Amino acid sequence: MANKYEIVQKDNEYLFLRDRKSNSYYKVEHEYEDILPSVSKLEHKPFFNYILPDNKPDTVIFGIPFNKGSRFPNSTVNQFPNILRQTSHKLQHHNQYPEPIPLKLFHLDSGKEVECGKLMDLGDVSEINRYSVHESIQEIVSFCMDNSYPFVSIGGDHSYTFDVVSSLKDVNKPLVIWVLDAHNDLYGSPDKLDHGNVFSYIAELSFVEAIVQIGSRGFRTFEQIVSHPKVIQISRDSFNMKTFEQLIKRFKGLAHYLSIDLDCLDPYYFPFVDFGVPGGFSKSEIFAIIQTIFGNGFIIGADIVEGNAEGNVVKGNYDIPLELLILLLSHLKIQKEGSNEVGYKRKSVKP
Ligand SMILES: [Mn+2]
Repeated sequence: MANKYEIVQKDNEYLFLRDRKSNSYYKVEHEYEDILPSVSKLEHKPFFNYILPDNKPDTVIFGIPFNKGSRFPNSTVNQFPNILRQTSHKLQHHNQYPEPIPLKLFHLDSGKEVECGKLMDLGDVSEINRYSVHESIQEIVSFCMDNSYPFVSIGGDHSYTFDVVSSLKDVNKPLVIWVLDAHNDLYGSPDKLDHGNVFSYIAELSFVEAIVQIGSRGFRTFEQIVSHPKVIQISRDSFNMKTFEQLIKRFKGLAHYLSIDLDCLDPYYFPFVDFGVPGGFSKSEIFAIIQTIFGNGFIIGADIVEGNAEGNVVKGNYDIPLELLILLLSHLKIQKEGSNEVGYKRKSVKP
């Protein structure tokens, strides 16, 4: 029998291996601090309660639980990683030892099985100061790149996407950033990085070939309208799938990163953001756009940002962001299995 033990959580959340045959329990410790000092001890159960025993994940997930880059006073976006974890605990996975069982879910709507693979939830980036956050994110992203693990980071405000993307400098191909967002995030003080100007900082990174922003809408003053030669802006109203597919083909063969600001969704689907704008995309439109991006390029990693804590987990308020995460995990898994093109390599680093 391959799996002698089941990994279960009991007695105030301590982890136990349950010997299935004798129904006896062995207490175990589980954290990733030994691999990566930059993550804080996981205070809550990992995503889907998925405990990975062999450190060989299909996808790495980590949280960036900060709001220092938000222009919204007392923003609660720092709580979002754990809110999304709690939401995922509606779909608890009891893993086994020594051979882990990949996370597989059943989607009632479509009647389909969804394979999410083996997950490594590293926990959240720890914070000493803003500089240490940058270093920690760099360490985590480098860990993922060195091992060719795709990753999903859960924010946090949008400014931390800069720390993630700037850590991708050693990818051996130019990078294209796909952004779903109600705003263009290009306007603000050039001296202070925040969630409203993060893409003006990212555009200055030499290895970033292009930034494609999809979903901007609403009114701005003229001084708020900023353009940049690397940034392609597709407003919500001008978006159409045919032109989009042609645009994607232009960047075929490059490395890709996907950044999802939850305000890209219409507030009807997800109102729990600090700067909501009516007239956004529906859930199925966003899903179709993400599927199209995955169908045309190799995605190194992705983020989901800007969700705040004003909703209620039990009432299903965060089920759509969770579906988004599941969609990303399943596509990253499919990409890993099906890809005959090698997505990217880390440039060999000279000693
Ligand atoms: Mn944004």
